[in-house]
Amino acid sequence: MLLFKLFPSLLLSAILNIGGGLLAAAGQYSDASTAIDGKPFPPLIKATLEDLVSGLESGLFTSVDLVKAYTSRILEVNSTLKMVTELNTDALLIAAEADALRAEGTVLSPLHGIPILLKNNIATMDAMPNTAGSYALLGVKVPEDSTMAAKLRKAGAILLGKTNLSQWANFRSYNTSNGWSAWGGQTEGAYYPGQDPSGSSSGSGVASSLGLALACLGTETDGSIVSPSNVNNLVGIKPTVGLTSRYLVVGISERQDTIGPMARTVKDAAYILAAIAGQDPNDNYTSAIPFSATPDYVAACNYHALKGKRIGVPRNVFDITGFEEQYGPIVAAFNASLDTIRAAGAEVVDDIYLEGYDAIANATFEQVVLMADIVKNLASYLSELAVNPNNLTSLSDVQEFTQNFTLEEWPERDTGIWEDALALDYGNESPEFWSNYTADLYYGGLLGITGALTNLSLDALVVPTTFASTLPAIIGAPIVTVPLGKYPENTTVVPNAFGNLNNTAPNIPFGVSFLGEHWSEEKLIGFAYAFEQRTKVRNTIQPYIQPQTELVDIVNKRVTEGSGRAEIKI
Ligand SMILES: *[C@@H]1O[C@H](CO)[C@@H](O)[C@H](O)[C@H]1NC(C)=O
Ligand SMILES: *[C@@H]1O[C@H](CO)[C@@H](O)[C@H](O)[C@H]1NC(C)=O
Ligand SMILES: *[C@@H]1O[C@H](CO)[C@@H](O)[C@H](O)[C@H]1NC(C)=O
Ligand SMILES: *[C@@H]1O[C@H](CO)[C@@H](O)[C@H](O)[C@H]1NC(C)=O
Ligand SMILES: *[C@@H]1O[C@H](CO)[C@@H](O)[C@H](O)[C@H]1NC(C)=O
Ligand SMILES: *[C@@H]1O[C@H](CO)[C@@H](O)[C@H](O)[C@H]1NC(C)=O
Ligand SMILES: *[C@@H]1O[C@H](CO)[C@@H](O)[C@H](O)[C@H]1NC(C)=O
Ligand SMILES: *[C@@H]1O[C@H](CO)[C@@H](O)[C@H](O)[C@H]1NC(C)=O
Ligand SMILES: *[C@@H]1O[C@H](CO)[C@@H](O)[C@H](O)[C@H]1NC(C)=O
Ligand SMILES: *[C@@H]1O[C@H](CO)[C@@H](O)[C@H](O)[C@H]1NC(C)=O
Ligand SMILES: *[C@@H]1O[C@H](CO)[C@@H](O)[C@H](O)[C@H]1NC(C)=O
Ligand SMILES: CC(=O)N[C@H]1CO[C@H](CO)[C@@H](O)[C@@H]1O
Repeated sequence: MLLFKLFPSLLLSAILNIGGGLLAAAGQYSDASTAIDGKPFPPLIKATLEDLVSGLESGLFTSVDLVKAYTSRILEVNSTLKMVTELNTDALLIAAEADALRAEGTVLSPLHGIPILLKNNIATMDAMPNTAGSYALLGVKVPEDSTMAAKLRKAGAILLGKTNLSQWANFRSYNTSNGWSAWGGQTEGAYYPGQDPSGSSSGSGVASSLGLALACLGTETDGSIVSPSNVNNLVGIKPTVGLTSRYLVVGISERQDTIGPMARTVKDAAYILAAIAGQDPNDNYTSAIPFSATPDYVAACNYHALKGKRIGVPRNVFDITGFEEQYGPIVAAFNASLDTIRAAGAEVVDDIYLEGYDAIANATFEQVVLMADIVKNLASYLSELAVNPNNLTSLSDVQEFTQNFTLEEWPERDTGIWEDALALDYGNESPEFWSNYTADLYYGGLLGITGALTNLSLDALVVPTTFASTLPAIIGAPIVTVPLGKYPENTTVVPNAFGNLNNTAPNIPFGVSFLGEHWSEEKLIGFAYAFEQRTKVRNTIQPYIQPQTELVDIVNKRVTEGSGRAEIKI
């Protein structure tokens, strides 16, 4: 995370992170155990949106079946992995409504009747708490759905539940663990026993990877979507700040926070981004969106998207000198990925140097910005609440509550970030604040991402995801990460700093990230898709633990019980 400076040449976000045409389902899956009368059901750990839509359209299964199957899968693994904090008690009802609408020919969008999980800092106006993982926010009620929840509902999606997270999106403590919250317990990754799930969208990463919903939403301030996507074998889209509304999302920084999809395929992520992007009068950063109609992110999934493009490799951003054992396998796989990018028709411009990266590596501009922002932005969130049982109005109220409440595990997990934020004697409108913020924009922009793209006529930069987040974070620019590989069998198991998780271990996945200019998601999605389709790494990496319930079990049970025979067209 950015606030520690343990490693000279690596930003700490490398270690901790804050903040169409439908496929025919038939014949695609060969496992007979997932078929009824010869009609195969998509295994849920692999099922794409198009697979699910195809099954819903043909009547192979219903949205009610989907909710039941995902719920059962969640309950199978949650006691070990603690990735889901609560289920939506209305989900079955909502699914039945979606099924009824579909039966009468009304389909609201490709996400109609599709279950999605939300990180537990994205508020919903229903029975589910929105705690950011803290008892301080238990019992809180929001005046309406967050814009993200409202947009998904409008698209017909089923909000299945909430995912665990690094508490307060990892902006509380200098010595906590990724994926831990007082409310949700310790999330673990599924690729090695006790795997550090990264964060802060930890539960979203684990749940999406195991097929516990179609996909999840995460939030990112610096790394919190791309890093858990990285180690959980996922595609993650960190949108440009302002592309997705933060209204009624518990935030850190108006300048850096953004919300995006964490999914198993680029195209699924693109479908979800299409549903959640857009202007919102309740978040005026969205008024900077430069297009009047949202680009067609799904159509951007083009096998030839890399053809004729120039892709830059800023090697100084991932100089692993001194850390070869820990990061060598990642850089080796990354090096090999450049051949894939070349084979896809792109020109790789290797070894470019981002002066701005070295300039910020030991600087504190970003932490000053986040600390000044959280004081104002958290108070602003608290002021929106319709019910606020602990009468919290400020960061210092939250700090006091936390320090008094045993289950918040203070002081074992400190509140040092808040202490430092509260000690700033200026706010986010002061000259000191602005000089730090403009330093971020200068080093991350002209001397960083945007400078390199312009000076060298590049279409994007590519870096191992482990090192991708910070420059985009400080200028609010987008990232798309896609699976690249995994740690080999002979990897030495290394625990996290807190001592309760395995941070590096065999089989833990990692990804590669495409970085671009603000609002360039359409381009980056295309590049990620072209890479994914040529490599298909995700399905080569198997979790050590996964749930067994499949759609076929739910449908068989329904048929046996005789309740749904007439509805099934198989
Ligand atoms: C998942 O496990 C956590 C930790 O035990 C618990 O807090 C939570 O209620 C569980 N979620 C569900 C949906 O059962
Ligand atoms: C970490 O891995 C070691 C070695 O496989 C294992 O013994 C240990 O239980 C794991 N840690 C956790 C928290 O599961
Ligand atoms: C954006 O919204 C904030 C808070 O609602 C307000 O203080 C600010 O003036 C608005 N800015 C613009 C440019 O409208
Ligand atoms: C990756 O490629 C760079 C540039 O060619 C080279 O310097 C580096 O040693 C390679 N790293 C690994 C781990 O293969
Ligand atoms: C950051 O500081 C460390 C320790 O003082 C130094 O070794 C390193 O070179 C610096 N990094 C950069 C990129 O300036
Ligand atoms: C919050 O304020 C209300 C109204 O002033 C009061 O009744 C209640 O006891 C307060 N709650 C806490 C936890 O302080
Ligand atoms: C926290 O504990 C202190 C000392 O016991 C007490 O003065 C204060 O009122 C408590 N605050 C809350 C929010 O409970
Ligand atoms: C975390 O830091 C606090 C305050 O410095 C300290 O009291 C606590 O022991 C630390 N916890 C761990 C697990 O090191
Ligand atoms: C950034 O904040 C620091 C600490 O508050 C302040 O001393 C400095 O002048 C600010 N500006 C820059 C560019 O560092
Ligand atoms: C881009 O060019 C400008 C103007 O010459 C220069 O100041 C900047 O350092 C360059 N940026 C990068 C990343 O090369
Ligand atoms: C693992 O095996 C590879 C290939 O044989 C070797 O290069 C590497 O050094 C080994 N790593 C460890 C940690 O032993
Ligand atoms: C709501 C709930 O059940 N919270 C639990 C989350 O996990 C922690 C640690 O496992 C428990 O202490 C909480 O009770």
